[in-house]
Amino acid sequence: MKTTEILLLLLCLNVVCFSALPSAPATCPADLGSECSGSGSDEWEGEFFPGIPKIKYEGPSSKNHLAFKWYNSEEVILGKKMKDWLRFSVAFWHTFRGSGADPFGAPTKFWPWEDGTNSLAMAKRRMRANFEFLEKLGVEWWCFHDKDISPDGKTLEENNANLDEVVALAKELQGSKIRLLWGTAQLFSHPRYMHGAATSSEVGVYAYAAAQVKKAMEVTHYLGGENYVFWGGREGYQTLLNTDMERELNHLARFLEAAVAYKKKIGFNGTLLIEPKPQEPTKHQYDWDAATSANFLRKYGLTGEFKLNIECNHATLSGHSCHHELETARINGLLGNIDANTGDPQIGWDTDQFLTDIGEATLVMLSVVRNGGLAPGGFNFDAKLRRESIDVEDLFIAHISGMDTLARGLRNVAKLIEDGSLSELVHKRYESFDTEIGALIEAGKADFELLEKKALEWGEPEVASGKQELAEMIFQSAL
Ligand code: XLS
Ligand code: NI
Ligand code: NI
Repeated sequence: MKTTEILLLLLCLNVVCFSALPSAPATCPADLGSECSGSGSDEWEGEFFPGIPKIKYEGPSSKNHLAFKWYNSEEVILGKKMKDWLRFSVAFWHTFRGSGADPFGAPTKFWPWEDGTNSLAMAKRRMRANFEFLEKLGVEWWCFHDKDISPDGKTLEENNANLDEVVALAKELQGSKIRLLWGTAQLFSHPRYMHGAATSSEVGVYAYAAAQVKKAMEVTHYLGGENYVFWGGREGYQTLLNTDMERELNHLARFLEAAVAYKKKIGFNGTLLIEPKPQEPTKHQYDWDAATSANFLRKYGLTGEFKLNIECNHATLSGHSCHHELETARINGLLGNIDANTGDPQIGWDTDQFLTDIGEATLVMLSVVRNGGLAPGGFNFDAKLRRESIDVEDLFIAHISGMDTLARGLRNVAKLIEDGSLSELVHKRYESFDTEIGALIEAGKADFELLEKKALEWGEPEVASGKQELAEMIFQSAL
C-alpha cells in the first residue's frame, strides 16, 4: 500500500472519513494542512445549487422529490410548531466535507464548487455554499467541527487565525435567520491524538487539546451557539495492560471541569454535551453508551454541568436501540440533543445514514415528546450520503427524507397520544401498585417485615398477561 492509501485507511477507520487520495480532483480532506493547501478565490459566480428551488411543504400526496410531504414547519402539533419540536440542523462535516471515501474505496463526490484544495479561500466558498443550502432547505441550524470549516496552518496560532477568518464570514452569513446549534473541536484525526486527547498519556497533547477546545468554545460562543459538544473519537484503549484507566479518567474529568470553568469565564451559556459512542475505534471507553457516560459524569460530580448528545447509529453500535439510549438519557435528566441518523444492523460500523424508518422515528419522537422537546438542543443530521449517491440534488433529497421521517414520527406520536390505548395499557400494567401498599413501596415506606406479612396474607400472587403483542399492534396502527 502506498503511504497515501495507508493514510486514507487510517483516517477512514473513524468513518467520519477525511479522504486523502492525491488523485482526487476535489473535496480535499480537513486537517491535512499544507499537504493539501492551495490558493484560489472564495468567489463563486451565481448560485451553488442552481435549479434547486426553496423546498416547500406539499403534503403526503405530492410526488415532488424536492418537497416536504410530512414536515410542515409552522404547523402546530401537540402544542408546538413542528420546527420547534424538531430544531433540525445540518452537519457541515458530512454535507460539505464528506467525500464518499470508505475503508475500501476512494472519494466519489466531487462537488462543483470544490477546487481540490484545503485553502482558506476554499473554506470560505464552502461556507457560502453551506448557507445557501440551509436557506433553500429551510433549516435554521447548523453544526461544525473546527477542522472541517477551516484549514490548519503550520502552528496553533495559524490554525486559530484561519478559524477566526472563516468564523467571521460564517457570522455574517448567519444573519438573523440562521443559528448555530453546536460547535465542537475535532480531536481525533491528527496523529498527535493517537492516544486520545484529554486521555492521552502525553501532557503536551493534553495541553494542545485544551488550547484547541478553548478556541472552539470561543468561536462557538461568538457565533451564538446554543450548545458545545465533546466527542472523544480516540478516548479509550484496546488493552488495559499498558494503560492506567483510573488516571486517564481523572485527567478527562479535570479537562471537563476546566471547560466548565472557561465557559463561565467567557459568559457562554450554552449546554455542554457529551456524545456516547462505542468502538471509537477503541473498546474500553468511558463513553460507551448513555449509561456508561452517565456513570462517568456522576462519579466525577459533573452531572449538573453536562448533558448527553445521543446518536442513533452509536446506539446500534453499543448493542442498544436508539429508543433505549434516549430513554436512559431522559430518565437521568441528561437528554440534551440528538444526532439524527441511523446505523445498519448488518454492517456494524458508524455508517451515519439518514433515518428513514418510520417505526424507529416514532420511537425517537416518543422520547422527545416525553422530554418536552430538546431545546436548547435539537436534531443534528449527523448523516451522510451513501458512497454511491453523487448528485448535488442527493444532498437535498437525503435531508428532505430525513426531515420528513422525523416529522412523520412526530405526527404518529400525536396519534398515539390522542388514541390513548397505549398509555392505558401501560397504566393498567402497574395497576396493582395503585393501591395503599403500592403507594407505601413507592414512597420507600414498605420494609421487608411488612412485605412478608402481605405475602403470607395474599398467598401465591396472580400474574397478568404482559400484552406485548397488543402493545405492538397498537403502535403499528399509528404508523
Ligand atoms: C462521529 C461523531 C461526530 C460527532 C461530532 O461518529 O458522531 O460526528 O457527532 O464530533
Ligand atoms: Ni455524532
Ligand atoms: Ni457517528
